[in-house]
Amino acid sequence: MERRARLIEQAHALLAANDMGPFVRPGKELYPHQWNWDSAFIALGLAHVDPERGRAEVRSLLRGQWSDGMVPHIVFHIPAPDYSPGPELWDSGACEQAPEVPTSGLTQPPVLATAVRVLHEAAPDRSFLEEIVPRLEQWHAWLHRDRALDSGLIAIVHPWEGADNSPRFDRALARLEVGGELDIKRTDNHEIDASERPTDHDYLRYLYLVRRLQAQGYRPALENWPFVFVDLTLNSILAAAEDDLAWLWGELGGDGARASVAAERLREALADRWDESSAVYVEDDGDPMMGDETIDAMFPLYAGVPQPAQARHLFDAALWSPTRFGPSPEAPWPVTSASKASPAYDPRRYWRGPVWVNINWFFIQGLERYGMRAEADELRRLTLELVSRSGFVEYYDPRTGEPLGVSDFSWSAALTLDLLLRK
Ligand code: 2M8
Repeated sequence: MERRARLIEQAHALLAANDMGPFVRPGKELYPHQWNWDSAFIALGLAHVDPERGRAEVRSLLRGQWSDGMVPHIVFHIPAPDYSPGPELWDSGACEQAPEVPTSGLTQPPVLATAVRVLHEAAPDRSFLEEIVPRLEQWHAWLHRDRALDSGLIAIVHPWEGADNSPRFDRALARLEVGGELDIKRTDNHEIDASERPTDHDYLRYLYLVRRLQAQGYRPALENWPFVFVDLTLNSILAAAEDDLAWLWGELGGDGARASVAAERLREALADRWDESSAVYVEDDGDPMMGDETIDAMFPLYAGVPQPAQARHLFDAALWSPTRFGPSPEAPWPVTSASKASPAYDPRRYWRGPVWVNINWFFIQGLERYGMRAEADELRRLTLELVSRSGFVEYYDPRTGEPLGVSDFSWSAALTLDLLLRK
């Protein structure tokens, strides 16, 4: 069988094997529940092979939506006693706005509207849009209401709302004064080599933040909260998702004005973060991410923020630079999740160096948006080559392409389907 047909068949089979009935799990063993952006990627891939199952995935995630609009980062549809920390840590039932099904109290990057658009483009279903679009509207509106900073950008309040183990959170986590020992059993560093997962030092801080958040119903006042982080990844994903939501409203003949205006405002606020000398966007005012530069710094490309000349500069000097995120003789697989020049770069530890299929997918979309066709095609080619050699796993060593993390990882399979099948 030719490689393309084989990859399609294997990716589809993997999603079927991870189908738990009410939802598709992100991966075998370590991830037995429904995660938010994982489900969006899964729906996006299923759009091309089984749109009805893709729509079910979206509906299922939205069963976890809170009455204020938030779509949580994990929905615990079914018991999985071996997974820790599970629903008992979150205790969402104690929160007035939580739904019946147990969930976490945080959110994740809002890819869902983009997935719903891809589903609709692949297999239109107006009644599905009528049901879902108002729910997406509520989620986005909640982000702007509860999490907006004066800059117009959106804050995250916990690393689990982003790429949790990224070095970009190190300084903010280090500022938290947390004592004591971990008092729960972690599943992740038993299933996977501990040297590839977050340290206990960081995990202790994740739990400390969750417990403090729980005590305030997961709705902290941003001015008093010790972890308020402007994640450029989440903001860029939201800007693109607002465009897609406005488009979806258009399909319904409804009013997408709030979404279009929000997309433009986010783009303007993100554009202010451009730093010509480093050819990337900076995280903190006046404090470029020196030393701990990550993919976050390039994400505005995905949302169409740079001027065309800036996009070219970002590609040449950062995304494709052999000494930063691009292919080099000693690490030929792009895109590294942290810059190779960063002291925090660790090619096997998750979110601190390895290659991720979802990240490559975002940059492929970004390059295509700028008409950088050859560049997008090359990144697509290398990504497909990587999954073809190493399988659909959670992340990959950029030096060897070696598979790392969880095997049979759903979003790697789902986004491969999108890379191969989107018209
Ligand atoms: C990872 O996050 C979870 C915590 O929610 C974990 O470490 O157990 C992250 O990579 C996150 O982005 C992803 O959604 C999740 C499931 O794939 O795993």
